[in-house]
Amino acid sequence: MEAVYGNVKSKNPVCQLPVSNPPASIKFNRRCYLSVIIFMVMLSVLLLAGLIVFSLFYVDSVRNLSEISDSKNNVTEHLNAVIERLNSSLIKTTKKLMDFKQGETGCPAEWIRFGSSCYFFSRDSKSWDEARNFCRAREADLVVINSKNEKTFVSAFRDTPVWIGLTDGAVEGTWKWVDGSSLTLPFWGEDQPDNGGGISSYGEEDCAEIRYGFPGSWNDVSCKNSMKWICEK
Ligand SMILES: [Ca+2]
Ligand SMILES: [Ca+2]
Ligand SMILES: [Ca+2]
Repeated sequence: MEAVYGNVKSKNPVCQLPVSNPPASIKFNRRCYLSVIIFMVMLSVLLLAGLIVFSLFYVDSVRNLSEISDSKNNVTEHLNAVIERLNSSLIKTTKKLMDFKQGETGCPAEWIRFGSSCYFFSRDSKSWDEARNFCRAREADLVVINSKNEKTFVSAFRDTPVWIGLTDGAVEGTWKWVDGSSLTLPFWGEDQPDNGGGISSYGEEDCAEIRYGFPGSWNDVSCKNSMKWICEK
């Protein structure tokens, strides 16, 4: 073991004592250790300086990250506030637009203005009486066609047969509008009204429809048929 230790010491000398001149070797040895100490001190100073610089950089980085995080939170809060204001503004504008639209036409939503009346075109199908009840529940009635322009208007919107407010249910052959007025401007299709034309399967035909396939022309059919309708008020 001593042999090994002796070999290590001789191979890696730091400050070696020359045995030939002991006073000179003591002087050399002091300078050598002084150099080593100075070197170690300088190394320590450099390490300390590096540590200080690194610490300052680290603190600065942490502060910057903190500031970035704060900025991000502020931007997020600001964006949320802007989005909330825009949503509120959009809701108000939409409501104003709807109010304006309704105020402009004077008709409820889903009703269409033409002339001095409002019209509702159904999507469902009902019998003539059920359709009329639907209209009356909305302070309206089945459409009364008073002019050629009105006939053109209501006919232009339909691609299926629809009920109109015309019936001869009270007196066969005497057609009356639902407002009690007589029919003075008829638009019957060819050979209509025929009250079923004597064909029993058609039944009694006491209610009027705008025919499908004959734009604008009317036909009398059984009031029990189910079809779309037009309200007017
Ligand atoms: Ca009318
Ligand atoms: Ca009839
Ligand atoms: Ca008929």
